[in-house]
Amino acid sequence: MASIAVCPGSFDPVTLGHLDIITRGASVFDKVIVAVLHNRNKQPLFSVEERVSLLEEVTKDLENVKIDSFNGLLIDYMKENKANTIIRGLRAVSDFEYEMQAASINKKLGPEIETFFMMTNNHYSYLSSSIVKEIAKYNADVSDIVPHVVAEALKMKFETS
Ligand code: COD
Repeated sequence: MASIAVCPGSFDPVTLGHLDIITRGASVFDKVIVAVLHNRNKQPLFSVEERVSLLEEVTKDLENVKIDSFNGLLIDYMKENKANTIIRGLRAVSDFEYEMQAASINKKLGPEIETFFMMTNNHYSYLSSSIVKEIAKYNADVSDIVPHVVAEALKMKFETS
């Protein structure tokens, strides 16, 4: 049976930390679906369509990676796509509590589905989309922490806002 993993997240926007996890995941599983959540509780900087399009651009050379978006429960999305593993990245101890809760509730909702954790690359252990947006807003250079197209998209977003 093919191993299908889902790497879910907000990706608002995708950073080199995300891309590292996606690339490494793609070398472990037959297929990786990067799934962008339509999150009604958060006010994102980039629309879902923009986030999907940036992810498509930065993963275009990874043949077994597909980009999608989803609503509702992750476990329902996993089942609809016959996916058996959730990929999550871990940066610091501060990630652990949320990740343990999420993995536990997902295990309760879908006992057949596993969560697979990957430690962050040391270069990106401090990196999050929030930090990127915070510093890009003040025109700081983000070219070594996000892909080039994302740096350009951030520049346009803040120039026009
Ligand atoms: N290094 C390594 N990994 C990283 C880095 C980095 N620098 N930055 C981010 N990551 C990892 C994160 O740990 C995460 O695994 C992934 O990349 C995506 O990160 P984010 O921040 O874009 O996405 P999140 O954490 O906001 O995504 C949360 C979900 C959308 C997965 C979650 O809210 C969800 O599943 N919602 C659907 C409703 C549901 O099913 N809820 C029950 C389970 S919580």
